[in-house]
Amino acid sequence: MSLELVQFAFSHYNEKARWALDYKGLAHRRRSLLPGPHVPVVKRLTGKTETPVLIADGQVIAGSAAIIDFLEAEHPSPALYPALPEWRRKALEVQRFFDEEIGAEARRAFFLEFLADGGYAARCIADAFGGVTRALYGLGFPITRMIMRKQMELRPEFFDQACAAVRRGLDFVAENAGPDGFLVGDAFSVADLTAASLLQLVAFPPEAMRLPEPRSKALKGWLERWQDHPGTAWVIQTYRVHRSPSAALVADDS
Ligand SMILES: N[C@@H](CCC(=O)N[C@@H](CS)C(=O)NCC(=O)O)C(=O)O
Repeated sequence: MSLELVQFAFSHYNEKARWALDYKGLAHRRRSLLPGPHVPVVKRLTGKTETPVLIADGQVIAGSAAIIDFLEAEHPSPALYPALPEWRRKALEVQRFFDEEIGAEARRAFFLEFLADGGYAARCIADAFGGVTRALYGLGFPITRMIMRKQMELRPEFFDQACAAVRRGLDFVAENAGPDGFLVGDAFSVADLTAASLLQLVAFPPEAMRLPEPRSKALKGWLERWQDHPGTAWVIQTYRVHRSPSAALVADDS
């Protein structure tokens, strides 16, 4: 089966889809897009603009949960859905909770701080691209940043509520992880994958993505905000133990 992931390299929902493909060891291509220029490409595929999108033998599957559902049906092993119906129901409920209640708010809180340093933000977002693309993207980034602020409703008055959602997510994993660190049942599942990938913004574990150095003051301040929460330790540990190596058919691993 030919698999192509149309994605943003710098994005937690996209990381969720990447991790699922890598966990199942499925060789795939990644077509990395930049926020802004992605609009016509993704619109042509799905009629919307959100990534990730998976193209499997010509079939277009949009959204991280639908992608995991598709992969689980086509390539059931290793499983991300628990076999026991009760655990499966719970794991999917945890996925829904993080997808719908935590992911977008966590992104909003993160970008509200991170975009303060536009130069560094543009470098991170375009890091996987060649020097010329990076330079051009950096030049146009003030306009892209304005669009991002509008699209994600990055208004300072939302910062506290967005941080409260991050805290809710971190509290959830700290309180619900069992003795082996699993959120549901006795094995790694879609629940752990979803929670860790959508909360990775609080720590940027090295297995998730490599950030350009030196880091901006804005990014350091954001990471310091979360570093002592026990949920952050869970995210880092889950990545260390369970993040599979990339199965992408590209050299840059973006
Ligand atoms: N519920 C969706 C959320 C996807 C999402 O929010 N994608 C963002 C990147 S993190 C995106 O592509 N934003 C650009 C846009 O909507 O134009 C999923 O699980 O895949």
